[in-house]
Amino acid sequence: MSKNGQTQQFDKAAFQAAVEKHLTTTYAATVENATPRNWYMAMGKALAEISTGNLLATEQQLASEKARSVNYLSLEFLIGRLTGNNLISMGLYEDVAAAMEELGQNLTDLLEEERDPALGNGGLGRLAACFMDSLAAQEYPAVGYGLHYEYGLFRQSFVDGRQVEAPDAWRGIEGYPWEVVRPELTQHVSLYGHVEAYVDDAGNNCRRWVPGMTVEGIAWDLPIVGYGNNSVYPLRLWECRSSAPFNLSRFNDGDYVGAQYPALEAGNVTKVLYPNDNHDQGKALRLMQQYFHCACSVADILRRHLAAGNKIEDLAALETIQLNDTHPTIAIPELMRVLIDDFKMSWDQAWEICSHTFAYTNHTLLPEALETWSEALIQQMLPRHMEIIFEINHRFMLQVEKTWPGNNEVKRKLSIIQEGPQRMVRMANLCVVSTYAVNGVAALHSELVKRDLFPEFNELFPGRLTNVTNGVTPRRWIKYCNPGLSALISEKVGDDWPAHLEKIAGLEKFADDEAFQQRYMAVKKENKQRLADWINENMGIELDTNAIFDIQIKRLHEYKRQHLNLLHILSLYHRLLNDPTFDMHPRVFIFGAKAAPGYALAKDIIFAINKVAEKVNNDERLGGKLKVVFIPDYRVSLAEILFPAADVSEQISTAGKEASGTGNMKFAMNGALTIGTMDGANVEMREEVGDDNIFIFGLLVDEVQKLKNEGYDPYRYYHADSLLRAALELLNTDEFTPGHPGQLAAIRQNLLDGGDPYLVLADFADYVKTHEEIDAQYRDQKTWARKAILNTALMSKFSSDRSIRDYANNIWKLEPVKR
Ligand code: H53
Repeated sequence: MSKNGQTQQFDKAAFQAAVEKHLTTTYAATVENATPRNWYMAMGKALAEISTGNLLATEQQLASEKARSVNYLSLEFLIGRLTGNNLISMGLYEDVAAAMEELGQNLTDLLEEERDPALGNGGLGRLAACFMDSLAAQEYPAVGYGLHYEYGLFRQSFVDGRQVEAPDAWRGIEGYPWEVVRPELTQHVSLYGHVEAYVDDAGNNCRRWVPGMTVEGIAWDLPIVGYGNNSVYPLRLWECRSSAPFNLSRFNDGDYVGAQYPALEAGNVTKVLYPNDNHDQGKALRLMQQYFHCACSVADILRRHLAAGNKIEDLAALETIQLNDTHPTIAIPELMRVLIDDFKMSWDQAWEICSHTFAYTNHTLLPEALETWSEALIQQMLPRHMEIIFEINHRFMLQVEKTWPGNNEVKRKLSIIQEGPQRMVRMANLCVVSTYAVNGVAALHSELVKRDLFPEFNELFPGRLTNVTNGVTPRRWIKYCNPGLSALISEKVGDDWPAHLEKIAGLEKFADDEAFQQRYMAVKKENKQRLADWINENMGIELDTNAIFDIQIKRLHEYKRQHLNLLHILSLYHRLLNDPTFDMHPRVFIFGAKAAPGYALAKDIIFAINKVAEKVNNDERLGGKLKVVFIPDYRVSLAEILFPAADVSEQISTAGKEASGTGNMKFAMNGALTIGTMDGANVEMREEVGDDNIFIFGLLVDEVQKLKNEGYDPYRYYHADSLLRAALELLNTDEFTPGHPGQLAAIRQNLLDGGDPYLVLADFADYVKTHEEIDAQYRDQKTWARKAILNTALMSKFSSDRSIRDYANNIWKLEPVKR
């Protein structure tokens, strides 16, 4: 590896020629009239030539070495912009900046032309993107499998404070420069129809699926470029198109089949990403997306395996398939079907392979997020798969009977089929029964999976349930997004920390060094200024960078408790106006969050924060002490400006509800201090940085459960706490919605008469008190700087490189393959 992590010679003249060639031949522009977007596209294409070459070479090497690899199946990959990050991974950032400068173009400006590929909703999709980055950086052979949505997560704007959604055509008209279509990898996917019995040539009784229709899966590859090496792995995204109509004419002669078709156009299948995070909606088209994704991916895994000259019997030895949540669960019966119906294996042979190939990551305990599909729907769309699921369950129930003879209660609980007026298939149960490993995503979460969600499974399959704590890639989330901090770190610990985050611990010894503290805080100030400039330019709000920047950015969900943050803001507003003795350091509260379009209360919370912001930001009486900013259309590229600019990170979910969180890690790496509950990965972050360097508040998991069991009464807190009462009552007036009293009352209503399901009121007082502590400590800048430095220094555990090594060593049994 040469300078800047560069792994191969950069031929500037050839690169410039390639850019100009794409400018003219691909985008029909001339050097004279090209727009910045033309230049960005042409540059992207020229760079993709390099990465595609390496992708093919990596593919070939792995096939010829018969390397064991992981297949990461996820319905979401929230990759964010690729160009800047790939330049860093290729070690070409400076060279390309210089080459483009000679062509009269500024690289930083060109990078702003890229739209975010928003092929995910939130934490789960972003985690998949960080994991791909870490697999490539450490050269663990991998393929990511996802969907090529035509429209990513909706774009959000605010109209009179209310969220409005617009479609996100992320590829634009010209297509995305980094993607390459692979027509030779096209798959055919069947749907609907029926199952028939037949006797094969050897006289065996067999069953086969007679599909009602077929669609085509087109593969698009995005390059996942390994940092500082020459490995490039594919993120393979499937696009659904309609097949030639031969199936229709072949199976359509009896009207009984035709009658089963819903009005379906194949193109609809991958049209749009479902915009729900942590919520199961149960729509038929979503099931179709899931099956389409799994059928294409399983077929491609088998194709690669066989094309490399391997035997089908050796599948589990050479391939492992990681299911990112239950969304790709249908891959399990799909592989069973292919092995039994197409490869003519016995059930036992097929099961032996399947149950040693799949592993499953659980990302949530929230009941509304645990997927179930109606048996009737699966039966109609995937009749052979429903048969296979029944058979898996039947054999599993025999096993349960052996362990707990005559215990119908435990059978009802563990069964893959949930009885009731509408029988449902529990996808998580199917996963636990059919995989060789099940992991939660943070230590606390994994304990709760064992203790509360799957205690009997844990007894039945000892050792199957484990933990892999989440992580984030330090390339994007420090090096790329925070160049000032990166330079400072490199100066102190050397420049190989992005690939070896353990090295960052070397900063610890500078935590008390005053000169270093000042430089560290100067970087923070610059990052705050960069954010303030963005906000001023895009929203017309002026901010003082001496204020505390207090940021909560994540999906909007009651359990994440943006409304607790809001109540705190209202309490400050109330005190500033009513208590002459009250003093506070100026504070800017910044939010970024999308609400699922059908989630009414979440949208009400957005509206309320926007309305409070309007009032507060223009209220002279507050003397500039309080500002509130809700940044519209929060996305990865904005996150890259927000994380480095934070002083305070809000991680305030009800204990037991946030499986891990990953934004919490990004904030802390970039030197924000966390105010958080004992939830998700906050618990492990506290272990790493120590109690003095994090602000923990609120009820613990067991206290939450105890309070609920005793019968939680929000009014108790309301009557006991006058500040809380004042904050809540503000929501009932027209203080923030002049002339329209009650427009914000739904939140108050939910917290009081709605029972406050996430215990906002119970945690309010401690939250306010902890914020007072933050206010006091911020005034002592040296102590604050020390704590911030220690947060950066002590976050190495939360590199996704470590997460991936945990998966590779403890679950996948995977070795790196160097190029
Ligand atoms: O997954 C993140 C966690 C986070 C959790 C999130 C998540 C989704 O974004 C969507 C569905 C789901 O079941 C879980 O809420 O706590 O950090 C990655 O593991």
